[in-house]
Amino acid sequence: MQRIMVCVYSLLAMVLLYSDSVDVDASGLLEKAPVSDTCPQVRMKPAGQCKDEEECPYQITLPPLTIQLPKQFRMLEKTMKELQNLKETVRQLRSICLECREQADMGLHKDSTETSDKGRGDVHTRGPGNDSSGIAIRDIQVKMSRMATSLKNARGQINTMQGRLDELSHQSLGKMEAMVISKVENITSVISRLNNTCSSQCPVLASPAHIRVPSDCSDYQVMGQRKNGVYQITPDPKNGTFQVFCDMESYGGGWTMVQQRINGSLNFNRSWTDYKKGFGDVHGEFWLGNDRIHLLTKTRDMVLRIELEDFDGVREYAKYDMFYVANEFLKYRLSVSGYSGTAGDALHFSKSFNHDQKFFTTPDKDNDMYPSGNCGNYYGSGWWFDACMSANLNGKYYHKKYKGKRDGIFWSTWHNMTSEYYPTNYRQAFKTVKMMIRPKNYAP
Ligand SMILES: [Ca+2]
Repeated sequence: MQRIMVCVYSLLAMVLLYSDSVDVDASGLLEKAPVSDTCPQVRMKPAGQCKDEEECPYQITLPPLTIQLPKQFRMLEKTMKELQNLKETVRQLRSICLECREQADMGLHKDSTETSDKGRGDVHTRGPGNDSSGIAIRDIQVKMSRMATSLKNARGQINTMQGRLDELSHQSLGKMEAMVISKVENITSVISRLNNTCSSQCPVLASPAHIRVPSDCSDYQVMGQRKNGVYQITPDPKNGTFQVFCDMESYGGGWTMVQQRINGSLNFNRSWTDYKKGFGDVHGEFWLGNDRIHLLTKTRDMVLRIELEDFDGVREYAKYDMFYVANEFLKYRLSVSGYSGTAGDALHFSKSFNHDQKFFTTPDKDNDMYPSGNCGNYYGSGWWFDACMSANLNGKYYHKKYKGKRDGIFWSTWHNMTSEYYPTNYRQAFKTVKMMIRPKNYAP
C-alpha cells in the first residue's frame, strides 16, 4: 500500500515538473507519459480534451491492490462476528427480561386478585416461550418469598430458644446442683440403712440359677418335663443339637435313649458310617449313633441302664454306674463298669469274654480281638466285640427262639441261658431291648 502511494505521489510530482515541456498534439492527448521505473504498473494519461493548458482531464491507472494480512485477521473477523452475535443475544435477553419482569409484576398482582383455578388454566394453555419463562420466574419468586418468611420465622424461634437456654443455664444450674446433692445424700442414707440391717438379719442370697440349654433328657426332667417323648438336646454346643427320645417316666425319668429294639422292623446289620451317624427312628427302633453317644458320655459321667424282655414276658435289667464311649479316632472304645441289676453282668462275662475297653466293630470295619475274622461280619452287627462276645444287643431280631448260628440279640447271663442249647437246641430271642443313659449324679 505504501509503495503504491509512493508511486502515485511521485507520478503526480513528475507531471507537475514536466508539464511545461510536454508536447501536446492538436487533439490535446499526451503521447507519452514519463513513467518511473519503480512503478511500472502505474499509468497516467490525459482523458479528454483540454479546455486550456491549465485544465486537462487526466486518468491514472493503478495496479490491482493485494494486501497480505496477518493470519489472525480471519480469527479476528470471526471473533468480531461472534461478538456481534453475542451483543445481539444480550440485547434480546435484556428485552425478554424486561418483559419477564413486567409480566412477573403483573402475575404477582394477578395472584393476589384472581382465583387459583384461572391461574392453573392459564398455565396449561400457555405454550413454551416467554410466557412459560415468566411463570417459572414467578414461581421461583413466590418460593423465595415463602422461604424468606420461613427463614425469618426460624431465626425468630432460634433467638427465642437461645434466650430461654441462657435463662435456664443461668438459673437452673444452681438448683440442679442442689437437687443432685440432695439425691446423693438420700441414696447414701438408704445404703447405710440397708448395710446395717443386712449385716445382722439378711440371709445370703443364692446366686442366680445358671440358665443353659438342655444337654440331655435329665435337664428336661429338672425343668419339669414329665412326659416321654422326643426332645432337642445339645450335649456339646460346638457339635450342634439333635433329637432324642426321653424316657421321663421309668426309674425316676430323665433317661436319654441310645438304642431300642421293639419289633424287628429295623435292620442292624449296618456299616461303620451308619453306626457312626445313627439310624432308625427315635420313636421306634434306632441306634442313636456313636458320635452322639460319645458327646453325651464325655460331657457328663453317665449311668447305663439296659432293659431286656423275652417272649415269655420275663423282664430284667443291667445297670452300669460308669459308661463312656470314646471318639471315632479311638474307635469308639467302650468303658463300662459298676454293674448292678437282675439280668447279670454279661458285658464282663469272663476274662475271655469281656466287652469293657473293646473297640467298636462293624461288618465293614474289624476292630475286634478275633484274629481270624470279623466278629461284626460273622454276627451281622455293630458292637464292642471281644473275640467275639458274651453280649450283643445289636444282633438280629428274632420273633421267637431260633436255631443255628447265635446271631440274634444276645445276653449271655440271661436266666435260662444255661439250658438254652440242651436239649432243645433253640436259642433265646428277645422281644424288647433298651439302652438308656442318665447323668450319674442325677437325683430323681
Ligand atoms: Ca478280627
